[in-house]
Amino acid sequence: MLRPQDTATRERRSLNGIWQFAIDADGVGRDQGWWNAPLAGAREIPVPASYNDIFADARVHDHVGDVWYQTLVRIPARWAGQRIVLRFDAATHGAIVWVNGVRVVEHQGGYTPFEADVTGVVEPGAENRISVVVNNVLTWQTIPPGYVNETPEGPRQRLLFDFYNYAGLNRTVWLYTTPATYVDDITVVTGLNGSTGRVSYEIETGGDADGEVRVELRDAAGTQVARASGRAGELIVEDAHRWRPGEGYLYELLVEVWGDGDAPLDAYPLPVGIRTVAVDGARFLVNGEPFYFKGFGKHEDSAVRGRGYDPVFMVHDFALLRWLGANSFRTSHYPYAEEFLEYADRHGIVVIGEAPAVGINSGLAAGFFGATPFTTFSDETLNADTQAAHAQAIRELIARDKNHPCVVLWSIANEPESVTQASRDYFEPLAAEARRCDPSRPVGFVNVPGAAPDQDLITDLFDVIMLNRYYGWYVDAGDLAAAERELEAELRAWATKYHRPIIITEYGADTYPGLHEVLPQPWTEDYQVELLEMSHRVFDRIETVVGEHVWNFADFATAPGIMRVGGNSKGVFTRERKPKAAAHLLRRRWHGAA
Ligand code: BDP
Repeated sequence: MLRPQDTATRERRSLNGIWQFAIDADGVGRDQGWWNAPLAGAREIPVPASYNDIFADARVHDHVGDVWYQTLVRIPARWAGQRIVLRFDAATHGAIVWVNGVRVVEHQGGYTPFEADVTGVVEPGAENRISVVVNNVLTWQTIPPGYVNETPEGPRQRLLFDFYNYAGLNRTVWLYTTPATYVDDITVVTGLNGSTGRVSYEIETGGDADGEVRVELRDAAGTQVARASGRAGELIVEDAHRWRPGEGYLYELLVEVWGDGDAPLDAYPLPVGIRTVAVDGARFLVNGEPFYFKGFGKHEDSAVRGRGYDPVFMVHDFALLRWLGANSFRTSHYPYAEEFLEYADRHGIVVIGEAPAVGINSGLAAGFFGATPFTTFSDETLNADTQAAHAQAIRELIARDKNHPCVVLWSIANEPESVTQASRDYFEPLAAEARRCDPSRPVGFVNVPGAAPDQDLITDLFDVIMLNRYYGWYVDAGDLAAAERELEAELRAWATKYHRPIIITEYGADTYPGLHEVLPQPWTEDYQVELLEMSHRVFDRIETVVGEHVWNFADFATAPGIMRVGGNSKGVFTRERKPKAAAHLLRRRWHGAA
């Protein structure tokens, strides 16, 4: 799915800014047709942002159900005759959109884009009303799953994961034009043969004319290095300048559709990084060279804006990653705004792209989140419809991110149940679906603490082993000697059973900033440092460990609970991005490491 761009033939307009907003406390807006008129009693709200923390109002913060967004937009008269598309980079978790009273699109899934061709519905030169109902409810059949309890005080959303359920229009809303005949999608896969690069491409066009497709590859200086025509083909680049970790060198693939005229009907430039990824035995290879992941599991999370996209925090976080010597991160636990991937492409940061599938685990839910005990996979809980929604989430993730060189690995779920035959039945087709959508990248899932190699039943379906392990925290809290022995024993068991790369996708400790003790006590900064040091000693002794992602980059908001003080405090930075002592430890290790 192509991102809106200004090109020689296209124009885009961000609709970010102040919109009208109303809570649908009684759930009547869909029946009463709230899209037909200005929203009654609306307040003003910034877009993009999660709505939860904006108003200091519990009725908004804790609302379960529909909220409504509305804006008026004047469309330039010169857009008449163009194809006009309305696009939401995300609406969390489900949305229906009306334009001038006409329903134009519906989407479920809070972290991937969707769009509608609104050419026949909008009036160029005039004001047009856009109304959106956004629903934040998670059920057994959504990804991520959840469930709602009806209580005397109203509906209560129960979460099966450890982050606040921020909702709303969290990312940019666009109107953009294309010509009537247009480039609809591009798929690029790159290869290397010695110093020769290979760019295979496939183009889909839309509209009625059978235009001729021409492609041209330019290097970063703008010099043409290859060209071809046709909807699919391969471009050869002698002495290719590789995209590699630490150097985000990008070519540009200019795709054009031509008719009979002397100018292209449509033109769309796509950044392309020439690189390869592969798993070879227990090594993870980028451009044929072993790669060691240093970095974090993150969240899209900051004060007030919640999960709203914010370029200030984004660029600052990347600057802090660089300051630390980190080379990678995982988009735990959902696809992030595409701006993150574009930035990572340009700067050579490696990304593990994760589907929004978290909470697929009754053991964890009942034990940790206080859920009423349930069977993970059953007709009443996660069933075939959930699996279909999960497959759709994987397809949408890969459709959006397939062309980003920074993405080297897909994670199709975080900490699901993986020790039952039912979990195998659930995941086998999903792993296959991810491979069908993208044969060019390895596929994995993130294994939950406790699902040891002698219990797990699904790891053989995947290419890498990703482990979240909390020895020294949820296990052996305060006893780092026992933690070191047990962590090492488990990693050796994995390395003995599978000759596969192991990436530690989570390890860490909740840490209250400013708390110190002479003897390392949980929650102190000193303990976080010692737990990380202990973990690193173990990782360095196990040859097949090819990566370490600390949980978490920064403190983040969660639902209230007795396990959490003002949210999850496992950040190496506070939520405001002040370093804890562990940041300095990581900085020494990651800048020093080969
Ligand atoms: C893991 C989850 C992560 C949690 C973390 C924790 O993957 O989302 O925030 O543990 O407990 O279970 O801090």
